[in-house]
Amino acid sequence: MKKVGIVMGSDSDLPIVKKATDTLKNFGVPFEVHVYSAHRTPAEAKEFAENARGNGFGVIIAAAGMAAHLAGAIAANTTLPVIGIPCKSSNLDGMDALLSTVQMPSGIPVATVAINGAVNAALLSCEILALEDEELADKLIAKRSADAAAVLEKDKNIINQI
Ligand code: RP5
Repeated sequence: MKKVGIVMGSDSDLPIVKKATDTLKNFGVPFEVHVYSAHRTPAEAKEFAENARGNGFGVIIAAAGMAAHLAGAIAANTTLPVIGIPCKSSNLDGMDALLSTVQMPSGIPVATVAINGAVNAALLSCEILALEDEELADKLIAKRSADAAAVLEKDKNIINQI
């Protein structure tokens, strides 16, 4: 199976990114994690993106906060699908990162998830890899069923909390 590449702009993003790595582990999807910044280490971020396809990656998750250019900078240097996680920082509640990540000009797409939406970034990665992996597709279906069952269980019990 192809790997998911996870890049974060700073190790201060790790508490958010950890939710993505936990999710990928649950699905048995291989991944690699790096700290490369679009601003502080632009050369390393570029090199990673340029070589990602050849290095066995099928999709890249890029997580960054503040003026979050990382996902766009990665996407500029690869045609692999890039998923951006806008990370909430202490100011502006993550709106800065959301707009910086989501408002990509035509030609260089970044699939942006919600602010701190690391679980969905991982699930979307799995869905992309599952295009060519039946076993992974079955795991995604099983998770949807389990999630639905959990909601229906809550529906049964909600009356007891009122
Ligand atoms: C961004 O700036 C990083 O992705 C992080 O979210 C934010 C703050 O970085 P640090 O100052 O904590 O290293 O580039």
